[in-house]
Amino acid sequence: MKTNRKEFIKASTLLGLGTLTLGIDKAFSADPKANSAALDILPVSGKFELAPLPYAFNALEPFIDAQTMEIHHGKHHQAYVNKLNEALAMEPSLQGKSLEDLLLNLSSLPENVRSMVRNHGGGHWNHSFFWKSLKIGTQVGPKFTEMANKSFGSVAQFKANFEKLATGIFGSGWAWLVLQDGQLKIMTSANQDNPLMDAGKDKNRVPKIILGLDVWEHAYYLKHKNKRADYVSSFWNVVNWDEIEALLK
Ligand code: MN3
Repeated sequence: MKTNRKEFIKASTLLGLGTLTLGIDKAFSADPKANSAALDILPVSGKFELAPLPYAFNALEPFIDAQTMEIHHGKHHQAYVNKLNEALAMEPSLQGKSLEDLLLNLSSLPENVRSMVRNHGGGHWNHSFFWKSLKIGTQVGPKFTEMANKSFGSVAQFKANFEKLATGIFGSGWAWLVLQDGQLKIMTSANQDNPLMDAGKDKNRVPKIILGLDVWEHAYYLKHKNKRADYVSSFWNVVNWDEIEALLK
């Protein structure tokens, strides 16, 4: 269970070192969208914006409470957007780049803004994706079932593996389901990192993110207190399986 995380970190580190010799323009001109992830976000008039939640704050009750959603979206997500914009205002060369471009080529960004883009750009992307992944009442679809059988043995085994990894993340982070090399894989990341970061160097292996779960305490503490495992196991009630089917097609 630690292997995925270690491999991800190791891969990120290696890719990061590899990008040090590339200039920003060269990195960006390498068509980072050739193997695009599921979501790209463009600035509007030079600034990233917080999109409204695509449903009401109470739409995920009783599994995720309205107050948590309101604070999580309106305060936490808004803060990531604001701080990402502060970082980009310091670095005109990055104006107009899509968020996905920035994350795929993270190690090529100017050092003075790199960690801010990593933390707050990551936060913006991760939450924007997360909101779209949530809906009550959808059912596991045929494409996902077929791929989960192939990659994990069964849908139930996928869920068990995902829960174990998500619950075991030390501190704040995310658990991810990605499609890479024709296989579904579970990855974890610390803080607001995600599997797109520095993945632009190997365009044929850019992971397509299929599902993400925020395991920061702010995502569950009001309802579940310190019991992250309860939050993780109840997550399946709000996974938007229709979205997953669409992403796999
Ligand atoms: Mn969060």
